[in-house]
Amino acid sequence: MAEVWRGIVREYLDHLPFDESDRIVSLGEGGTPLIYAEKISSEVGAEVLVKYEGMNPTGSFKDRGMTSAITQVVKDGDHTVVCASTGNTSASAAAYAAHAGLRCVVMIPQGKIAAGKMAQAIVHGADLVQVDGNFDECLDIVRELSESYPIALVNSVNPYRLQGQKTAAFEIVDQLGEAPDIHMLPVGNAGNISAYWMGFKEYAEAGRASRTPKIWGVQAAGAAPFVLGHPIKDPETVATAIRIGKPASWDLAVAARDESGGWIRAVTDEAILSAQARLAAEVGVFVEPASAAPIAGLLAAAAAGEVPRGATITCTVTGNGLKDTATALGDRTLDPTVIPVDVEAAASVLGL
Ligand code: AN7
Repeated sequence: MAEVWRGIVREYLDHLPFDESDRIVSLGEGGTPLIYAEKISSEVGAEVLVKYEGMNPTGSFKDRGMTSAITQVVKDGDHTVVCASTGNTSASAAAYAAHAGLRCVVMIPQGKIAAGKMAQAIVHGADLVQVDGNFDECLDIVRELSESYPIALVNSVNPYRLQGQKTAAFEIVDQLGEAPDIHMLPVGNAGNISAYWMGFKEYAEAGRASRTPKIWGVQAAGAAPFVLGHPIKDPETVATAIRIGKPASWDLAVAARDESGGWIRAVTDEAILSAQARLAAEVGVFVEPASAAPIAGLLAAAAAGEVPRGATITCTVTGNGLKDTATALGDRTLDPTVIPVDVEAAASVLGL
C-alpha cells in the first residue's frame, strides 16, 4: 500500500516544537505538488516549478501554519482564537478551530474579501466581523483584543505559524533533492517569506541541502511597502489577499531578502491577472490573483535579462483560484452555448 501523508506536523516532527505525546490538530495539510511549468520555463530560459499550495485542505498555504498554531493553542488550554485576515487566514483558522472544537473570531476589512474565503469562514462557524478599515487596522484591533482578553492570536505574529509554514521549504528540497537556485513567492504581511527563509536555512544546516536559494519576493504595485522602503496607509490591489500596507514581519522579511542575496519587487495588477490566466491556461493550475504575483515577477525579470540561464526556480502559488472565481472570469460570463440532445448538433457547434 502507498504511504499516506500524515500532515506537516507529523511528517516533520523532528524539525518542529512538538512531540509524539501532543494532541496534533491536523486536516492532512502539506505534501503539495511541485509542478513543472513547461512554456514559462522555455520562455524565461530556466526550470520553473510551481509549488501548488492551493491543494491544502482549505485551499491555501495558511493551513501549514494553522495546524501548528492551533495545536499549540490546544496544548495551552485556550478556547478561543482570533485573527485579522484578507481571507485565507480566516478560512484556515475557522476550519482548524472547528476541528479542535474552539471558538474562532475573525476581523476582516469590509468588502475586500473574496467570496469563497468569506463563505469558508461562515460555513466553518466563525464569528465574522467586518471592520470599516483595511487589514492593517484589523490586525491592530486583534492584537489588542488578544492582550486584554483570554483569546489566542493566530496571525503570523504567532511564532507557531511560521514554524508550520517553514515546512513548505523542506518539501521543496525533498522534492528536488536539493535547494533551488531561486525561490519566489508573493509578499503581503511577510510571514511566509520569513518562514521559507527559516526553512531553507534549517534544512541546509541539517545537511538536507548543500545551499540556500536566493529569495525573490513579489508585491502588488499598489501595496508594495518593501519596494518603497516604508509602510503605506492605503494599499490597493486586485489581489486582495496581499492588500497590506504595514507588514507585521518586516524585519524578518528584510533579513530573508538580504541574507539570501535576493530582492522584493512589485508588479502591476494587469501583470498579475495576465500571469494568473497563463497559469490556468498553460499549466493547468488555477490560482488566486495574489498567487500569480511571483510568476508576473519572474516574467518581468526574464524580460529584463535577469534570470540566470538554466537556473532551477521554484515559485509558491499560495492559494486556490476557486476562492475567487469572479476576478478570474473578468468579463467572461457563465453561459456557454446550449444545444439540444443531439450528436449532430454537438459536432456542428464544435466545428467537427
Ligand atoms: C493567497 O489571509 O494575510 O506575506 O490574512 O492569502 O505571509 O502575508 C494572506 C496572505 C500570499 C501573503 N498569497 O502571505 C490573510 C493574509 C495569498 C495570501 C499571501 C497571502 P504573507
